[in-house]
Amino acid sequence: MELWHAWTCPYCMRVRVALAEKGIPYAEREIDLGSKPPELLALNPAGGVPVLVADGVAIPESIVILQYLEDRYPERPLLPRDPLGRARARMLYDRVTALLGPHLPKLARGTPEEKERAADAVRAALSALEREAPAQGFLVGDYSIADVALASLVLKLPPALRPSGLGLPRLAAWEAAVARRPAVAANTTVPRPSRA
Ligand SMILES: N[C@@H](CCC(=O)N[C@@H](CS)C(=O)NCC(=O)O)C(=O)O
Repeated sequence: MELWHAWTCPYCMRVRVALAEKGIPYAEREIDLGSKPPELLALNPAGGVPVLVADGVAIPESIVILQYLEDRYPERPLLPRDPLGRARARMLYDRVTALLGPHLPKLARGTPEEKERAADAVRAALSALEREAPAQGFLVGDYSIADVALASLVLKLPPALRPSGLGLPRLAAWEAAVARRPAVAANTTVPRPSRA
């Protein structure tokens, strides 16, 4: 199994975290998003990462990859057992992506005005999620792809814009719990931790 990814891409982080949580060995092709290798286009005509190549089949799109990993490696599950729980985890995966995903590039690379608007949008999004978050534990009960998705976005934010920095108690407790997971810590840190 081979993962094409970029270290800082939050969607790639999700796949790396899932592979690490499940203990699945893989080869990696880390790419520079500024100069994508032509072979990537052959694997994914849309040109983006992550792409997982499994048994010769190229699978783009993080949610499709995560579902594939769950189907093929159901041990150490990242989706609840019950169908409604699974639906809730997938819905939340899409919701956190829609709420936060578009603002991260603007925060990192926007004009000062764009950065300010993106910061306002992040504060509003996290306040909305705080109102829905459980008082304790993970987002849909057991740790799931919903937590992995939110972690991939929240842990890329500057500390002042994270739930802990914004004083959102439920999400701050959640943030501390996900950040403690070795698979998360090893795969969401920017820059990439040096390899021995
Ligand atoms: N919906 C995709 C989003 C992936 C995505 O946006 N990847 C970005 C990097 S973070 C990318 O490859 N951008 C370059 C491109 O699309 O050409 C997923 O969940 O996998």
